[in-house]
Amino acid sequence: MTMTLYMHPVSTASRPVRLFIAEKKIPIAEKVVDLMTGEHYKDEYTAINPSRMVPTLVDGDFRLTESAAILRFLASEAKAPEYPSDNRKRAKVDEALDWFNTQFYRDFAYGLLYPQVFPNHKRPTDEHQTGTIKWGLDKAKVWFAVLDKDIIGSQQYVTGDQISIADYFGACIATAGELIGCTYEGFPNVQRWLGNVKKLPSWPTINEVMYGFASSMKGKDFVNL
Ligand SMILES: N[C@@H](CCC(=O)N[C@@H](CS)C(=O)NCC(=O)O)C(=O)O
Repeated sequence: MTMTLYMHPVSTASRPVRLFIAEKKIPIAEKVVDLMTGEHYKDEYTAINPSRMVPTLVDGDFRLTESAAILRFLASEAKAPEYPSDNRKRAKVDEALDWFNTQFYRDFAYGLLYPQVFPNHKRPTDEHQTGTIKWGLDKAKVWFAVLDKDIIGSQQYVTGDQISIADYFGACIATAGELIGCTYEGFPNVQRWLGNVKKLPSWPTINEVMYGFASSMKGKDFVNL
């Protein structure tokens, strides 16, 4: 039986998984869950993922949510060098994945980006909205500085000079900033790193819908990095 990935092409958490699948040519069917019309709240999908989020990987009774867990699973199955088998090297990839998935994702995406881009993330009052965005911006600046100087530094990728699933994951979260016009100025290593990850042959196809969404919002006045 073929595995199926339930996803949305704009979704920050779906993009790295789709990118990895495309790069590794893993035979997985895709099913779009239309977040824009609330398909993820319908019974058919909540039976698959009660958290009402994408992505979810399904293979018969085996259901796997959480994009980073899906990446780890697929890379382990494929014995891909992007998730090294050496325990220490793998631990460093896990460390980077967790770093991106916690404070970085929370403050940059849920703090700064989503409240400005998605109506269901907008806070109920102007004061609440402004405060949330300021908090997100201040924290995101700190995380970008750490990413730039301490994590990437002179390396090509976050754990060294080899690309790993942490780069897939982190670069997809960081580039979600392009929705609000982030250019990552002041973070030259981040810019260089994103340039490296964007060289993946499948990058343009996988990110096409996200870039379309970004151009539809061009000219809007966003608070950004
Ligand atoms: N921790 C989850 C987060 C997934 C997530 O945030 N999914 C978003 C799209 S990027 C979603 O499904 N949002 C639906 C909603 O906010 O209603 C993962 O990494 O898979």
